[in-house]
Amino acid sequence: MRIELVKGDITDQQVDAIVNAANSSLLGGGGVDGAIHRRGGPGILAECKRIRAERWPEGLPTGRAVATIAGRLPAKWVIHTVGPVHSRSEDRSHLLASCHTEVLKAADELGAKTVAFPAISTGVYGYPLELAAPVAINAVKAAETQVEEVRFVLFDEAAYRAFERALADA
Ligand code: AR6
Repeated sequence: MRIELVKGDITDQQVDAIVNAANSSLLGGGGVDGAIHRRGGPGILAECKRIRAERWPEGLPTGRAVATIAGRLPAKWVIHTVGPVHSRSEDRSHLLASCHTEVLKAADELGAKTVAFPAISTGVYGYPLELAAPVAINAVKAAETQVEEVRFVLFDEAAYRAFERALADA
């Protein structure tokens, strides 16, 4: 599998699946989540509501992933995952790693060969980039998957540099 790093906006990516840094409600929010629903249109939220009602009435647990259509986005699917909120007193890196492996599992079920990830948990959820980047890179590298390209789409220079260092060290 190829791992690529790009600076940019996840909603611009022409890949089979883009990943949403969602919350358990699957009903939208700010950051990546807000951008995806805004640009993808109401079809994505409608499918999220159906998934909540049929499969996850209490919400999607942290570290899990589910796929929906991508509406008006250039991708074919959105894979929604819930990253951990960063905690200073508890190591939640296994949950962040799980987001990446569960997304790749969902991608395999869809037949998606190219997947674009944002830096999950590093915005509203407060995970330091220096901690999140190696967890994300190592989880993707270790995953057994048919996905051929994983693209990390980093919103700013600081995120890009953290992922570049993590990739060099992996
Ligand atoms: N494209 C790529 N990266 C982005 C974009 C974008 N359009 N917008 C922000 N980022 P966040 P989280 C970066 O907050 O920390 C939502 O309200 C951002 O700079 O989107 O997992 C959800 O509903 C940061 O580095 O996700 C949840 O409640 C990274 O993407 C909660 O936020 C992730 O930031 C999830 O928080």
